[in-house]
Amino acid sequence: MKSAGPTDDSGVLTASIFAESVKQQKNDPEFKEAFLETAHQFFRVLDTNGDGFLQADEYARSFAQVGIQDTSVIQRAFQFIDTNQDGKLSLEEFSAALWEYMTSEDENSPCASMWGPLVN
Ligand SMILES: [Ca+2]
Ligand SMILES: [Ca+2]
Repeated sequence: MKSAGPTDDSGVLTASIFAESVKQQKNDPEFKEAFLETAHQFFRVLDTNGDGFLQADEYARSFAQVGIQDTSVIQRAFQFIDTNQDGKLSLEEFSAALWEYMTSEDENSPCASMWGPLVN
């Protein structure tokens, strides 16, 4: 497994900065399009083996980068996002969860714990 480099850090940072503007512009269709583009970039950063899906270990690395080591939290989030339960996250599943995470006002939503500390 490759160690986390500067590229990975900037991927997480991008999502963090982006989160604030998403909350302000989430009803703008053009903004949603821009969001999906950013989600795609973030996805590619995490997809270290380049197969077009996020495996559990690739997804777990995004948690490690924000300091979450609790594997039960990671597993729960992964299973929630993996809506077709094939054991990997597609771009569609990832984008939908990221959108929910960034726009949800509900702290009890399962998506709110996707990367909890990121936007607190
Ligand atoms: Ca992958
Ligand atoms: Ca899946």
